[in-house]
Amino acid sequence: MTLEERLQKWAQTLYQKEIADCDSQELYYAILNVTKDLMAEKSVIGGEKKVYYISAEFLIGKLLSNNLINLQVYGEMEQILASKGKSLAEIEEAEPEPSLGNGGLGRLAACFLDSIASLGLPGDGIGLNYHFGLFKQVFQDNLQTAEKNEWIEKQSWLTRTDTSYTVMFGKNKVKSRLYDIDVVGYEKGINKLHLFDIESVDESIVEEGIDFDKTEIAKNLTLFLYPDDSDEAGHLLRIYQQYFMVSNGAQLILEELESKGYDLHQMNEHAVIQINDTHPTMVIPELIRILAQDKGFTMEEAIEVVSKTCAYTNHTILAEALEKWPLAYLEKVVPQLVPVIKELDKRVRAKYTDEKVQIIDGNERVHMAHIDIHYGFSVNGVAAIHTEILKETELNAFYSIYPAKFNNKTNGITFRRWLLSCNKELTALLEEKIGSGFKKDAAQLEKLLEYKDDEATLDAIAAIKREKKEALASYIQEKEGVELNPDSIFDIQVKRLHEYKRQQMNALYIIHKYLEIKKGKIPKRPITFIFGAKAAPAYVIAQDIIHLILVLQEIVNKDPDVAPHMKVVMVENYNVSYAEKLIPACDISEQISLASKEASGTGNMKFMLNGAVTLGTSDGANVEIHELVGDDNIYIFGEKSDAVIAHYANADYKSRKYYRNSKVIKEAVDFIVGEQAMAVGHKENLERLYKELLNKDWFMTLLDLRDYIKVKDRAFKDYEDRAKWKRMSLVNIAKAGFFSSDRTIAEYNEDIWKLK
Ligand code: 26V
Repeated sequence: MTLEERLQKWAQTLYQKEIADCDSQELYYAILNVTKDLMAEKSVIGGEKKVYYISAEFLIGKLLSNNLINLQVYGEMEQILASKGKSLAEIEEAEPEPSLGNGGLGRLAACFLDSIASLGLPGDGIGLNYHFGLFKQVFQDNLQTAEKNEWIEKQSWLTRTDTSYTVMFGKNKVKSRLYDIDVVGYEKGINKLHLFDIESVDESIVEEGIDFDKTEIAKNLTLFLYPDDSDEAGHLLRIYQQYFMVSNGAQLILEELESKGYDLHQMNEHAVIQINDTHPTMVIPELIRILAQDKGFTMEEAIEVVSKTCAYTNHTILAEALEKWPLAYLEKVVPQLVPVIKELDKRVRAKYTDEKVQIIDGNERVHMAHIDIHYGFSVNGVAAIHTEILKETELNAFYSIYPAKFNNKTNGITFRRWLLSCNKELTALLEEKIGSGFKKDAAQLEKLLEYKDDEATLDAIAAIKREKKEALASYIQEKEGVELNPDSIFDIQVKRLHEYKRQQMNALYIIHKYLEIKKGKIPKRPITFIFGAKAAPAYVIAQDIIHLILVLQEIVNKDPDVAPHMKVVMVENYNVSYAEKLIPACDISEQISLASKEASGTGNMKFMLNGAVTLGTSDGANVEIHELVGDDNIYIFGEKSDAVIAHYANADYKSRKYYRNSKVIKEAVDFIVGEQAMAVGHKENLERLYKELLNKDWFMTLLDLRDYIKVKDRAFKDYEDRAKWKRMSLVNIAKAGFFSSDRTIAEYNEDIWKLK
């Protein structure tokens, strides 16, 4: 059957209509079914050994466009629809976006699944099927509010399977149900994303916003991703979710191995489990428990084979993000794991006296990462500088014991989504200039360097940027009701809201610029400052920072003296689909975390690939971007990580000193509680943020503010040298090949998984 016949068939079956008579919504469902059929006809990727990527988050985004691209039928589908007067791009808007992740960690897992399949490697994801995902962000009165994000429809990418397991929480039993999503590789076969759900889930218990009874585990377990965990019930729910995920994962993995006839004593030869941050750590004691209790293994044998099967990835050095569960909580939720964890702790104590490497600390808290490091065979960081900090500082005591376990795997992004799908115009231009080899071998993007001084190519890239800025401007006009000037410089910071990422520093720059314009210092070209960020509902200061940005948006955009020269917009409910529109339209990519704190960042790579120039600190993967593009094609500012680490060690950073010593800083900070801001915003939020900056500023915003202003102004000035800027843009695209997640996954396979 031709593709058109398939589409006709589904339009008929579902709606008894011709393609031309269907609306976008109907066509979305018809194409969804066509695509699922095509994937069902593909063979499942096989092999002697398989990786299981277990993760609490898979931020997969919409799947229609990417699946069509990977199946090699996007162009054909687009043509069929065009011939009936329909636009595929419009139809894509009808797909609901699942929000099964917070940010970079979850999006990385999704990029990895794409690359694993695209390299033809056998590898499945294991996670949870959160019905309402992460919350949907709604702005009201310049404040963030949270609503549930309903994404599961009657027809969706999820396929209900016959697989169901029993999961025990002590003596309480729940039944699971497995849903699968097919992951199709680029011109390759199929892997699976396994998402477990609870049979007894009850969506009706959600009250106002995202509130629900946190104690009704049999009903709420898979409703939300990391709901508010500021209280004990929230923490307990997280442990319930984590154990539910790993118990199902362990049962699935063991069942697969046994069904293939493998001896579980050699499970490490047929399976490798990549533990994505500490959220799935309980898979280690759970597997040991099952092998020792049900499969006739001695404790010794069980520990040995599990340790040879599990590998751990660390994604942060922030102490507050490293999970340490009170033993009492684990006793309450999963008493059956406690003896195993105590045994693992006992064995560590018998070998090492250093308190820093114990699993259970003096306060009876279980350090989840310590389980992974002692009882896994590999520990990796996610960018060169991050891995070095782990080895030299945060995990130094472990590095001394197990130097060979530590390795770096610099993050990557899938170019199928972040170039081929979101920037078809640039993809076509690249194909015309350097051939299509870069689609499978990203390193070939370097060929573009030959065109570094070719005016026609430079202009063509700039014209695409301009087109993307226009498209974004009209989208933002429609969604946010803010009018943007596509001739202005688009300066974009989109990422989770966190103090260490320092959106507040960007906001202080905006205040500074606003005050300058008020004084008559007009920028050569208008500037548009764009933000997108969700803040955890319980993270008070993060909410205050959103409030400040929204207040600035109102003040700046409504000020007739200023609005022609600068605009501020914080887009509502920033998500993967929004990113796909924002990133291709960006001129300046803001990557301004406090050096040492951003493990890698992956947005930085997406912006670079789409021809934006980075304005950033020497942090995470920015360091590697800097090395690749050289000093002339990036704007680096601020203190380096060793200086920052020294400030923490000596406890000698005092933000007030910076405030007192600089008129510019003082003016900007004072504006937060000045008359104008107070007139638009809320006293409580603004005062709290002001005090935080002056009295604590734990992530050292004021430390780098002056240098930030200086370097950012230089970038805006350089933008006027259009020839120079266009060349910078080209060099960034050409050097982005290293950040393909295909490269990252090839390294995981070579050094850790050894699948082929
Ligand atoms: C989590 C939390 C939760 C509690 C409050 C504070 C806090 C701070 C940070 C985190 C991050 C947890 C791990 C994580 O998401 N890491 C991100 O992983 C990305 C993929 O490796 C990486 O690019 C980002 O730099 C890193 O922040």
